[in-house]
Amino acid sequence: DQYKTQNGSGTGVLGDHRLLHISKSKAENEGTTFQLADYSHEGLDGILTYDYSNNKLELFSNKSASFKSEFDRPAVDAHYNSEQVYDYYLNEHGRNSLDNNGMPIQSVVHYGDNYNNAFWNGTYMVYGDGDGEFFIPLSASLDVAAHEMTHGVTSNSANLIYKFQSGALNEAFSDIFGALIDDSDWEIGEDIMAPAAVADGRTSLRSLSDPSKYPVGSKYAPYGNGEGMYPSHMDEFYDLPGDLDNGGVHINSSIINHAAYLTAQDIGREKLGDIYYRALTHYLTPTSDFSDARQAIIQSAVDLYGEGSSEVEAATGGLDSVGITE
Ligand code: ASN
Ligand code: ZN
Repeated sequence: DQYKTQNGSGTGVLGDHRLLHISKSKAENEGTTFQLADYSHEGLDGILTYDYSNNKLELFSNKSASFKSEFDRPAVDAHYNSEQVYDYYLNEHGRNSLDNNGMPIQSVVHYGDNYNNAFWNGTYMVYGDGDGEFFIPLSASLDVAAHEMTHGVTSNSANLIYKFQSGALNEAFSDIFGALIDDSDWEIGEDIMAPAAVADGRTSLRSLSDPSKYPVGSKYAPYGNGEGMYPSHMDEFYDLPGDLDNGGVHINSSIINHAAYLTAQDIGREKLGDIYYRALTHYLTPTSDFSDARQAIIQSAVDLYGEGSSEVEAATGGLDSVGITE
């Protein structure tokens, strides 16, 4: 399929001009069309972006190689950001796609009606358009795309069960790599907050540097029972009634998020990524809890940098500081 990929371009949700890898096809009666289908990466079965506005999966296509209408923009960002995340995992960790075996990277845009979320469905990424009041189309945020794609990495590695502490670890690895892949900040979702959210002081979805600046269970992040703030220490570990939010997976994740943030302050983002990537793909298992994660992270730092290294000290210190001490 490689021969048919060519260059195209588009405009993102926030107005960015983006160069894209697209395909061209000539269908009988319909003339030439261009699709958001990128077969240019050796060993990867494609980066494919689909439209779901007709409630069925259709490869996102256009009459010209320039995708710039209002309708095109969420697809342009999903397609572009997918390639950024693919490149990160390949170049930084030698990982060829979500399964490390070249599986296609597929995204679906225009899902639902004013849908204020995005998710990994076990096979591909799905993005809502947002309601324009609280959220704009969610694919506009590279960290959101990276968060969802990292769910695909996790399900093909540690496969952490999406409940209670293992689920919170699953969420945390998505937030941590989301933050690492997207520029230099430690916020998730800062690019997709619409005017009413910003006016309300909600300038991102979650913060790794200061988790407790936001309350849980609001309309911006409908997880939890609305009491208290995101925890940044085990002393604040959130016990939800029943299995709300699968046992607080989007809430207690912020304890691990904060440990990673603290470690990165000492050794930088790249080493943090190397240590946590090794823990996720080499040591963690479906039933791992926070204590197992401590062991996995410290062991990974030892493997990569040696016993007694400053990297091991930083990895340990981050966990100690959030109260994960054994
Ligand atoms: N955006 C959320 C997530 O990826 C949606 C969900 O809970 N599935 O975790
Ligand atoms: Zn998630």
